[in-house]
Amino acid sequence: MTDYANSTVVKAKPAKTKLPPLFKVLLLNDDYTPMEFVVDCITQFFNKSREQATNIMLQVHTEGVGLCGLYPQDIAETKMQQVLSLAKQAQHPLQCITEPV
Ligand code: TYC
Repeated sequence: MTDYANSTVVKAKPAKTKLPPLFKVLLLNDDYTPMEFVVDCITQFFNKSREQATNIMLQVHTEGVGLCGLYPQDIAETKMQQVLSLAKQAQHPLQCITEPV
């Protein structure tokens, strides 16, 4: 006979579906990087259409900063590095940062 008095009920835990914390990838304005170069960077690394990329670039140009996307930390840092490395290669002073949401 099963001795229920001495048994322990263990609840089945639901599968873990917790999302990783997200980081913003931001572009900063400067007076020298060509607008076209910034638009190219945004389309290339942030999966944006030319129209979306142009709007983000203009936001940075007029407000000083603009959001390119939200990603888990490692992806956000990789995208930032890709922007910085292309800008350095082209000798433009374009700055890109990440910060927690
Ligand atoms: N302000 C730059 C110009 O007039 C254009 C620019 C836009 C630079 C966005 C950087 O992140 C930037 N050529």
